[in-house]
Amino acid sequence: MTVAPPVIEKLREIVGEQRVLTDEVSFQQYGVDRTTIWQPAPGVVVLPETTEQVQALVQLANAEKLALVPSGGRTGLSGGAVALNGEIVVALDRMNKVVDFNAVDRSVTVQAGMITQQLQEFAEQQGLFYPVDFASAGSSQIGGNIATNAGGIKVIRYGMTRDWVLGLKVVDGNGNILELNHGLVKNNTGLDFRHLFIGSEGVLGIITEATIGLAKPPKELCVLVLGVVDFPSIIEVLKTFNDGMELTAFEFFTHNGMVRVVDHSQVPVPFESEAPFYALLEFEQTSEAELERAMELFETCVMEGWVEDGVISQSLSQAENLWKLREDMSETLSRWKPYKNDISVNISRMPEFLAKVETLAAEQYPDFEVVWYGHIGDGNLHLNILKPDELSIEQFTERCSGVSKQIAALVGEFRGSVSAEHGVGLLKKDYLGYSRSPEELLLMQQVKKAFDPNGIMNPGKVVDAA
Ligand code: 2HG
Ligand code: ZN
Repeated sequence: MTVAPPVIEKLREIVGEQRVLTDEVSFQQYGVDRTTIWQPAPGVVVLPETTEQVQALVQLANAEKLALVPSGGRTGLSGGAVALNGEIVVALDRMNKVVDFNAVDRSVTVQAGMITQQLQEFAEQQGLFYPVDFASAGSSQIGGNIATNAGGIKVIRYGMTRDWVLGLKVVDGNGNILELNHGLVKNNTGLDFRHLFIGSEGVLGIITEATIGLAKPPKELCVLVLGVVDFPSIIEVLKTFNDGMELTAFEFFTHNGMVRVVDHSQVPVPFESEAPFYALLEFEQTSEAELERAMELFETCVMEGWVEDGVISQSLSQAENLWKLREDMSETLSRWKPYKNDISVNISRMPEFLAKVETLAAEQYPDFEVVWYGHIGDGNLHLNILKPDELSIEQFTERCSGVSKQIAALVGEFRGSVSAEHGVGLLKKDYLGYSRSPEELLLMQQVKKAFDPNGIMNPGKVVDAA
């Protein structure tokens, strides 16, 4: 579907000649996220620089009944930023400035297109810390993080993106500019629309600015990688360390994933002996006492027979290399175009749930290689099924989505989430009913209708308009 020339002309008037892209290379670049299932087919890409320009774009889309797809760093894994039907892609890349910093409030207001890592670096320059972190921090944008309520590797200690958003400026689907919560810590004045926009995946409007709370930086961080004998033991190790000390991260990955990362990222194996599973723990070392405590807990885990071997970082570079074993997993595996599951259950139900998913995966994917990893400390599991070279992406997706339905049904039985942190987008839309009730889904549609009566905002994603 192409966008009519008079509309292209109006778009040029709004954002400027240079900021309207109509070539195929731009469509491929801006019209898709990190999913590999869909072929992007936007009608045009625009790169606004101000909230007022975004507002004018939304007004034009309403007048012309054209759909908009907001596009951040395009690092999503659920198809939330994929443009399939001639939509206007609104890429926030040029809205990447710091608007304001307040040392007393310990907050920074940034435009939505700011790269996560730049925000982290800005906080560091102020002697502060932005704690939400994940492997794609070098390309993801803060607006996209908010629109998907990004999680990552420090959730166990610092929470999700939602916990750091003090205020938002958005353009809703009606074309109104809304300033939500004004950076306030306390504000009990009725419904908090800020929280509706966090995790809304662009279906209510476009986030253009965010006020973000910053923390005090942690002291020296120590990383521990343990070789764990089986799934149930990972949970025992988690419980032992969680009860015994304050952790900043608790992640896990399987051996078949680890060897691929070692090869891809040229990092050393953590230790010579081989284990089926590895747990990666991180803690803040304010004194020798934490180190001693960690060693005691490690010994308990060995004595109990849960852990076979382990290593503790002795330097920053060793800590970084150990982190790479986990953080480089997604990028390493992308070569196998994996089918991804991003599921969660209550941590207390994790052992029982893991046993069932493991059996299901073994029964349903006997011929596929499955790599397990994730934020086990948050009850969040990433299951990556690697595509065999001989299958086409269509054949592979078809086989995996059948099994995914069974996994989603299992998640539903455990009252878990079919999308713990990657969002719903296109990929999980059909499974939403396993985590949310029909009443909730209807309310979601009605909320969508209130903010986006003409259904122009990221249509087809998450939930359809009522
Ligand atoms: C991670 O935890 C990311 O590394 C990506 O959420 C997970 O690629 C995945 O499945
Ligand atoms: Zn993750």
